[in-house]
Amino acid sequence: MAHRNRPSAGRSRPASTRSTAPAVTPALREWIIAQAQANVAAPALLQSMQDAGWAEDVAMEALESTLREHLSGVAEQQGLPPVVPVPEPTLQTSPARINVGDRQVDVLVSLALPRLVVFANLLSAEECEALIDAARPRMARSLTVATRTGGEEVNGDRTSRGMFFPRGDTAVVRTLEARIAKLVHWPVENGEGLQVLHYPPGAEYKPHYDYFDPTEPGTPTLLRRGGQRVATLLVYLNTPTEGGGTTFPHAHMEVAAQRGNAVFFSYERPHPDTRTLHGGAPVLSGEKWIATKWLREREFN
Ligand code: PD2
Ligand code: ZN
Repeated sequence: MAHRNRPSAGRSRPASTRSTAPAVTPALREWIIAQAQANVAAPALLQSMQDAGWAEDVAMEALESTLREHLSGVAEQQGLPPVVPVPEPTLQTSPARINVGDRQVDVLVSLALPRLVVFANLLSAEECEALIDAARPRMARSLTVATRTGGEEVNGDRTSRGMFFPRGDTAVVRTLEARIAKLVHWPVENGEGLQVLHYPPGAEYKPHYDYFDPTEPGTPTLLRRGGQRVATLLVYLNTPTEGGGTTFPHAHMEVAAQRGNAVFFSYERPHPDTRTLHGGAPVLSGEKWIATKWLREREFN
């Protein structure tokens, strides 16, 4: 039975007392990993440690750090790229709304794997229109990254038209960039220029990952400007009549394109285990306008 031989807290102390975390002894580390491998769920593990005299916050910290360290060791042995810090909204208390300085943004959905959050009201209808109006005269056939060279190319998987606003290009671009930075706690400087895409009926963007594939020869060139992409925020600038949602095949889900709403997803390593495969479903009727913000590990210049 996986719960036997509970770990002692080392020294006895009332469970309610906050204190700095004691070092995780090799025996405790072994016990935590064995329990996790026996599929004991985290809350049960935490309870076992509390029953043995551990304060909840200290037990939680010991559990998290031990499992994180163990998993990163396992990942490395399997040849997986290391995990890096990623942008993340503050959702610990499951707030209905988040203040982004000049606006309240609604939280609609939060998913752990893929790490994904759907927001409403990131932009007003007027701000969406202003972005479309500024982008419209600058649209050209969308390019995708040429993975072999690190350059760009026309690709049949992407039948939209698009353009890029350099960072801070217009007032509404600056407003959106500042909101995103506050929303996911990531510096404006780590963002690529804002991309606006237009999909007429029939246009789509076939499923893909947004990170740069480490096995492709063009990737080192792409990484010179700010490192890997670590998160994407797609903002819907209008509401297509039918079709045009963003699909996440590994999560068996589709986010509906609704004007002013946004879907955020992050990928802590450039690997399919993040389950961030996603695509733009074909627009069936009406049209679709979207703004994409890709966030890098470091400053993007
Ligand atoms: O337009 C979309 O829904 C979409 C889907 C997948 C956009 C992107 N990817 C992108 O811009 O990366
Ligand atoms: Zn994408």
